[in-house]
Amino acid sequence: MTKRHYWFFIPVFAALLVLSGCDRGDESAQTHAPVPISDGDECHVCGMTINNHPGPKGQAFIRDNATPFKYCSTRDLFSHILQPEVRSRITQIYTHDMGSTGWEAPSNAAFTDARQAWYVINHPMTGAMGPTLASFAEKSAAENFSEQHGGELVRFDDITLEMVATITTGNNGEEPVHSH
Ligand code: ZN
Ligand code: CU1
Repeated sequence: MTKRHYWFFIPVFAALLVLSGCDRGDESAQTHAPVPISDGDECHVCGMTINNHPGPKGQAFIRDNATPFKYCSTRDLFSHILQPEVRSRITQIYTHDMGSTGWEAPSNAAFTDARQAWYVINHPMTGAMGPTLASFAEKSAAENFSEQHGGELVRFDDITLEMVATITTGNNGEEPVHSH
């Protein structure tokens, strides 16, 4: 009488279907962990190969999309996500914590929540697109960076499209000092 045993599993199977259905219904509210930036990945804004360049990178998830936009630099990250029609659809945003990784080749293990991060602007360390925002998970690391390199601390909510378009390497437009 093995046939009877199959009936026993039907309610269990139905319950699993309901449960997985609930998971799908929550997709829009889902939080996505940062994904690795692979060697061939190109910047969503400028098309440059992201890993060919130094400095902090970014990634941003759009609602109902499991694949993030990736950016060569914090500069391109902000120039995209701060556009009003993009901003309203963004769920998670990540940037490199430069307090825990190197400037030349930031690690995929060092992504941090961009909304909680501290930023230093107008400092001489350049990213893929030139002047860029140095991003840090810890305020103390951002302060250490600005003491060492110059620049000003800002929070996520302070950053505007205009600020991103006008950041400098902190020398007020003068040529860098050369030693002869
Ligand atoms: Zn770019
Ligand atoms: Cu670029």
